[in-house]
Amino acid sequence: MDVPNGEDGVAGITQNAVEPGESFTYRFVVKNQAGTYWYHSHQVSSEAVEKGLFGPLIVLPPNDSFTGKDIPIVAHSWLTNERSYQEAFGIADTMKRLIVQPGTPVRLRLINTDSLPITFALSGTPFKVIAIDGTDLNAPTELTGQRLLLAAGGRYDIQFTMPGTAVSLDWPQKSSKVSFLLSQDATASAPALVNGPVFNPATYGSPSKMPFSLSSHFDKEFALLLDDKVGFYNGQMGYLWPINGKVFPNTPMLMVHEGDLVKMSFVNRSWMDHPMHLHGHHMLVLSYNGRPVTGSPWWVDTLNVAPGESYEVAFRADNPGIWMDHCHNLYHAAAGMILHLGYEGVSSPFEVGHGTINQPE
Ligand SMILES: [Cu+2]
Repeated sequence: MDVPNGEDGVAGITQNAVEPGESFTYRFVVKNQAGTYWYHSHQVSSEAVEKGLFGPLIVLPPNDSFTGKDIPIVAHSWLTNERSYQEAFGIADTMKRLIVQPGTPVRLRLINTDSLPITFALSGTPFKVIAIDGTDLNAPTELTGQRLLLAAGGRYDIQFTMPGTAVSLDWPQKSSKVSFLLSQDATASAPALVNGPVFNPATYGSPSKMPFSLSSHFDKEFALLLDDKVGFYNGQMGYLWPINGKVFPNTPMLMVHEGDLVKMSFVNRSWMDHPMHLHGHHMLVLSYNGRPVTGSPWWVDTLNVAPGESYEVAFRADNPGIWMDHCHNLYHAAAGMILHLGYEGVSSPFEVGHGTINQPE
């Protein structure tokens, strides 16, 4: 979520890593940010997050009138001792049942804490996607059978009214045994798995007033080309994930003045998805593959850029600091796919990298 820079928790940028036996308290005021978020370690995050240093962070509106079932679904996987991947929804690594009476409104807050995109399938009921990355969508319409591809680090909130028959949320991939089965009794079997097209937020919902658009005058424009290459990094041979040909710490610092209107474009020329995550700001998606977004205003803090895709986004530079802008595939971040958004006049007393205690990625 958008917190003041000093509460951002990035080792080597906004604080030193919290070492064994130490503590650090984050203090911030939550204003106008009702929605679904999560928090995680930003010290050796690729390893720390896979092994569980994370949790959901749900902000309810001041006068929450929702009376139905409100359920966070924290989707995660990790490498087991048998060298295979284990998936889980929260602490459930097999099918989990929940008894829900027909007519009950149900809100599922899907949170992808993994490093790869997750395709969810909600079977047995039409549903609406009511929020993305903590921001409500305008005039969402009912979907049936569509699958939901959620960026690593991203969140979709979906809502439906419980029907008289069972509803199932699945993470349909080969190794996965997890599912979440809602029914009015403990014996119902799962409905047939839906297999429709993938939901596209760019054309979903209705437009409404936006603070800026493709035709705005931008104070700063940044183009980020996302590539792959093979090379040495931290003394190991492997895939590197350069931005504009460079890997961290040689990636360019994007410099802005407070108040700037900033346009950023992403082009993925590599063979893997890059869920691009900017700290401290929400980005308004303006275009997808060269076509303007025609649906609801679509605000993100994490945008999945698949191979061959391009996006233009914009944001107001209204939160001074030094902010990470990185791929939320944390293994890509650990192999160089990191840069920073810097505000003129802001510096950091902390140090990062080998020879320091701070390894944020
Ligand atoms: Cu990536």
